[in-house]
Amino acid sequence: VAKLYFYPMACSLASRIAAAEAGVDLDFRPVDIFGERVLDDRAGTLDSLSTMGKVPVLVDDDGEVLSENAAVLQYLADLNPASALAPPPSQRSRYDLQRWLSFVGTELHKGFCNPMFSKGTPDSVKAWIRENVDRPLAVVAGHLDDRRDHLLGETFTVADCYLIWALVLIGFAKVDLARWPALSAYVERVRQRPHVAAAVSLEWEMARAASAKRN
Ligand SMILES: N[C@@H](CCC(=O)N[C@@H](CS)C(=O)NCC(=O)O)C(=O)O
Repeated sequence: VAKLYFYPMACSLASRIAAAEAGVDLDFRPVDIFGERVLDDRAGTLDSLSTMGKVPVLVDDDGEVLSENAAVLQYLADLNPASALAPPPSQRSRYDLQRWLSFVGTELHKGFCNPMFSKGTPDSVKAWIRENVDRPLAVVAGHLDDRRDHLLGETFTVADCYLIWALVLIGFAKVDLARWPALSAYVERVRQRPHVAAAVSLEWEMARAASAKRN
């Protein structure tokens, strides 16, 4: 079984959702990204495992390492093509999937979630980030509108695994998603998926326990 290094409620939550939706068994290993960053088997640190030292990191049975959400999510989807979590590589819609993985990764994850939840971000920068998140959110809302249940239409894909994580965090940061009814309806709909609900509630509990331990 491949190992997936994660931190509760971090972006690696998208991989937990994807694995569950794909029916792929993974061995989830927590890494304290705010602490010692030591791997649980003491075989090194997150930084020795992957160049950027960030979760998610997937380590295959044969020791191959894969990092970066967009890559890990597509890898998990392709382990079970029947799950339809990613269109086949030969199809045009595979590029739509990559478009949305890239959009979430840059405009929402790096553009908002990461700096907003990083300790060192100055308040003036946070205010600027907050003002600027409306634009990508309006793009997603306009795309979903009332015509699409998911980013690629009828089918739930790994791009939705990544988007729902970002939207949950954006909600935690008290951005009012209700200004875009299509977005709040999407969050409600996707969070009702049993695998999404289970993954979010599991990691939320873990995050609470980790933060209680820190303080
Ligand atoms: N470009 C990376 C970013 C991953 C990332 O930002 N992970 C965060 C958690 S959401 C992390 O591990 N942060 C710890 C650190 O920066 O040391 C990807 O898409 O996988």
